[in-house]
Amino acid sequence: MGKRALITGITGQDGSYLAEFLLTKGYKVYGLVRRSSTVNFERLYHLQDQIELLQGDLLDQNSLITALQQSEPSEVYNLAAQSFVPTSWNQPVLTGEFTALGVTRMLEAIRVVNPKIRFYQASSSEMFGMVRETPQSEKTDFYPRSPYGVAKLYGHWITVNYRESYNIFACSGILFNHESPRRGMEFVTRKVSYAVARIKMGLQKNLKMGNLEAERDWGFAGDYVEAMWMMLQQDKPQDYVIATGETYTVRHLLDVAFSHAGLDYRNYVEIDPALLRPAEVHHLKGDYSKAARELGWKPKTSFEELIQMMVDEDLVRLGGTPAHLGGHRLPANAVAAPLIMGNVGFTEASFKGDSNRCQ
Ligand code: NDP
Ligand code: GDR
Repeated sequence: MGKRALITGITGQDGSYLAEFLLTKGYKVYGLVRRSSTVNFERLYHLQDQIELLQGDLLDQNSLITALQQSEPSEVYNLAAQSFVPTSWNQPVLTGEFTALGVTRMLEAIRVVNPKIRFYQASSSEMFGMVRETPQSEKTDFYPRSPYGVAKLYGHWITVNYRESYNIFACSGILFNHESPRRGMEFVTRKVSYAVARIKMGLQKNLKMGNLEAERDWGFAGDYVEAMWMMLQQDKPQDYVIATGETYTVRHLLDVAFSHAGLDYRNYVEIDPALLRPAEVHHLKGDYSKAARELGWKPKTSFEELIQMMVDEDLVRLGGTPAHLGGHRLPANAVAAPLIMGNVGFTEASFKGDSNRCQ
């Protein structure tokens, strides 16, 4: 049997890039998807004939066991989580159920079904929170600042614990912020790139923002999923920081994104105190030297390239041209792309009622 992987969170940003990457490596790719009343496979439309989707939920232990029995993977990538930090203050208990206990449920499923499965846990730089040192490495102490960060820290340590207790090949990837044109709309990079595109095309007048002085180490999601795979190909399971080593303020992000469309952000951005967080992570900067040394990994996409790519793709999605061609709106009959990755392809009818499989 060739290599097989099960990805939880396959409908999310990273899930879609990881599925693409594993397909290029010859894997049979399975994805765990939870039931919803509307279909949300937008990021997977182009892969629909190449992957297999299984119904399951991190809240439901039995569905995870069944998914492992059906897919028989050699590798599991646990990307599913409630991943938006502000929501974790509104729904702290649910965030803990998905983002913390969900990891234990998946590890338990592996222990029961096949402890030889290699496991990747999507850990986060949010675990560093109120940073104890800069840059942050695998040796830096943790100090999470949100219910999300606390839940991720639990997920990290339970991964380490199953490695040490049961000898499971379990790795925790401590990934710093990574973005792409497929990023969810609520995260700051995509919120900005989409707003820039709308403002450029005359569809929006201003943009409400929170803390402009927060600093992040932003990379490209397409580069980061390769590191996830590399971790599971090593001889020994270990934890790795994945980052760019460069950090910028949200204000600089605004400058790069608006400038790319020939606009000055100061004419459009308003501060909305409601968007400030109860406790902020002010500064993140990752030290990825262990990953560089042991995995041979390094980031390939610069911050400017990333943000410009996101602005250009949002311009095109809205029916315009990329910024270097003016960002102008095209005539309606020239617009082929569906707006914001329309809801096409998979349908709920593709779920077999009597089975866990979605084909
Ligand atoms: P997204 O928010 O884009 O995707 C999250 C995924 O998790 C979605 O597919 C979602 O499914 C799924 N999911 C949520 N709850 C459940 C559940 N109960 N059962 C099954 N699936 C569920 O996140 P990203 O792709 O950006 O991130 C992937 C992972 O990496 C997350 O764990 C995130 O916390 C972590 N991470 C992300 C970083 C980043 O900068 N992107 C940095 C560090 C860590 P649905 O479509 O149904 O909502
Ligand atoms: P983050 O990402 O919380 O770092 O978590 P996000 O893009 O939401 O925020 C980054 C920084 O920007 C500041 N900010 C705003 N953020 C949002 N969303 N909207 C705004 O209007 C705004 N204005 C300023 C925030 O205060 C923050 O400092 C992401 C998620 O992907 C997590 O799942 C992941 O674990 C971490 O990155 C690493």
